[in-house]
Amino acid sequence: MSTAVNPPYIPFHPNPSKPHFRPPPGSVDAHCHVFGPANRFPYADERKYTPVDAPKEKLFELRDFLGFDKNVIVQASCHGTNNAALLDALNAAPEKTRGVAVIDEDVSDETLRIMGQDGVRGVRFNFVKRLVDFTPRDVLEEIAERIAPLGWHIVVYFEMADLAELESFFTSLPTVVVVDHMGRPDVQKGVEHREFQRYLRLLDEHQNIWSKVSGPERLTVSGAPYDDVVPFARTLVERYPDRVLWGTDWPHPNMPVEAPDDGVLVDVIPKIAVTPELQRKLLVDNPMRLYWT
Ligand code: 0GY
Repeated sequence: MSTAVNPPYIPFHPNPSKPHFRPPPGSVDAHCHVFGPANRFPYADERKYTPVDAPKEKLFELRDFLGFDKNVIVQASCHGTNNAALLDALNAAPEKTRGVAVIDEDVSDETLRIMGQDGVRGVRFNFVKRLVDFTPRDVLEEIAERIAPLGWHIVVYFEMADLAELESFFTSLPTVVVVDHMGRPDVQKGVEHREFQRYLRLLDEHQNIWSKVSGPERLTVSGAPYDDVVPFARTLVERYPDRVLWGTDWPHPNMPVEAPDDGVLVDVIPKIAVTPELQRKLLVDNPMRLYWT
């Protein structure tokens, strides 16, 4: 793959608006990424896209601008299993960051120990076919067994249509399992559709499964301000108030049409968490419990 940014890769919003909603003190953006800079942290050979650099300084600037206090930085597929850019960002703001890494089964105990010291608290298993090559289940199981004793959790990213096939694997995992972007439901099918209902059943029956209520800009059909996604996220926040996380998803890799305005994304929060108590759980208590204790 060439090192050029692959058109039509859309860079993050250059000038997001100031949100009207003020996150409570200590709020955590629990899903965001850093990309590069490529001259210091080259993208992985096996990547499926080449993003525009989105360095830690920009992320921290956005955190302050939006009124957040902390970031959970998730290793993205374009960096493969080389977590150097992630660890660099964690070390630049140790009190204010935690990380989710991507590792393979060859990782040494010493590397895991250092990652933990640097603030890594989880690993990500990505099942989205356009983003990653297939990893056999036994490899993922081996990784899960390695990280469970460290108290880390597993973040899973998949398309909702694939849930039926993946569900038994998720429920066999020995850690907390956090689902990215609500499992990516097809919002045109509605909350009552059997696919989303299956997702709710999964969370009803497995107390160790959490859901991010992020990604409206990815799931929407109607566009900003993403009202067609609100019923899905609100259902999750109200049904599992102690097992939901929220994140900007900055710098929004692979947006098909336009970069979302991060201020508009923050203004979705009071529509999905409609009381101060739900907002505090979503933005402060839950991420603090999972990442900072
Ligand atoms: C996200 C979304 C995407 C990409 C990645 O690891 C990745 O490359 O996660 C996507 O394209 O949906 O929110 O992290």
